[in-house]
Amino acid sequence: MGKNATLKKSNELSSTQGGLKSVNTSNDEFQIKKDVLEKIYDSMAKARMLEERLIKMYKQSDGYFWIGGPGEEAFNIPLGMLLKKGQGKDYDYLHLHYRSSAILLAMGAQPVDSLRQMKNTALDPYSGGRNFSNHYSVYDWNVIPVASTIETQYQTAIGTAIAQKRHGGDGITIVNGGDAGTAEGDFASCLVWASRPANPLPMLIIVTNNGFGISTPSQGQHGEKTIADRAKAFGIQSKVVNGNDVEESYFAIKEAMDYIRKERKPYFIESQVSRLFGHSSASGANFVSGEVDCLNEFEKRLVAQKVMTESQMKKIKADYEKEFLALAQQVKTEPMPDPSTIYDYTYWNQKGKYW
Ligand SMILES: Cc1ncc(C[n+]2csc(CCOP(=O)(O)OP(=O)(O)O)c2C)c(N)n1
Ligand SMILES: [Mg+2]
Repeated sequence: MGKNATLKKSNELSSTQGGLKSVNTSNDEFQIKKDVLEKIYDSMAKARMLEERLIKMYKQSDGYFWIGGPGEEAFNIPLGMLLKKGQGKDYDYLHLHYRSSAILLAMGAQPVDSLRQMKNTALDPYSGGRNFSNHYSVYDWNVIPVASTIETQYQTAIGTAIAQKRHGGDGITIVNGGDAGTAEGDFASCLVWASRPANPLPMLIIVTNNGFGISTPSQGQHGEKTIADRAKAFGIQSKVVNGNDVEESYFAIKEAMDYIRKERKPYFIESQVSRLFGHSSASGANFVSGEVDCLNEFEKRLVAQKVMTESQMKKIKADYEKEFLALAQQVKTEPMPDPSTIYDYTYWNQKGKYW
């Protein structure tokens, strides 16, 4: 999509705060190369089939609670592909929330580990069987533990961003969270600390706006026209992105990352996305019709542009479905956490009682 078209779309989206959901149905040629498009499609399909398996596990009582990110794949897969993965200040730090499964998968996370966390088995590498679904924590990839308290990640992100600013290099701090959470003070603190002229921070601040905070529509909660407008008040460069559109997301994220890596200053993206299975299992985790499904939209464009065929895409999804069903059966046979390990890892690398 050309620059003007992108801007136009952003403006259209801006005027529909909370209504969002329009998507690029144009027949414009893709700007992204075929092999990359195929990789993005494969990862998006993998992420969607994984979330659908997690929901099925919950409904079959193989888990206590589901929350996740179906509907955010078109934005989150490019994000996971474009970031600089590794451990330490030379690499990107990730302060994520519970809808970020596609980012982890794009980074190379193993689907079986998500199933282990859903089933709360001892082999769950993110929390040893202790936490909710999609609460990742990967030391080797700078993925800071996902907290169930919303918005606190915008506070912890300030810390790694300050450390990276002092350290130099081109590593950046990436933080994401939902629209409703922006009402919390942690979010305001993040904007203040990221933008102080004496020490601006290399942060990619993302808000994934799905138009709801659990059951509260965002229209009644935001005096500003777009959430990205808040960044303007702090002099932070910002963009509203149609997060249902793979290409728009890909190029917006790339532009933002290039800017932050070079300028060592913050950049703000409001990504307008869908919430395809409701808030969580607490609201039923059933497919919500009437929301734009980014996977369907991408499929339509891939077929129209003759990048992939319908049968190729059907097979990819069927293969993942089969694979994840087998993995779900496997994790059911895995051990549950031993009660004696209950205090392990309360602090980093600590085992047993810590007092
Ligand atoms: C500090 C805190 N307050 C309230 C909650 C309960 N809670 C969980 S998710 C949620 C809504 C979050 O909505 P939003 O920020 O838009 O993110 P979304 O779930 O829509 O992606 C709330 C209020 C919480 N987890 N933590
Ligand atoms: Mg929301």
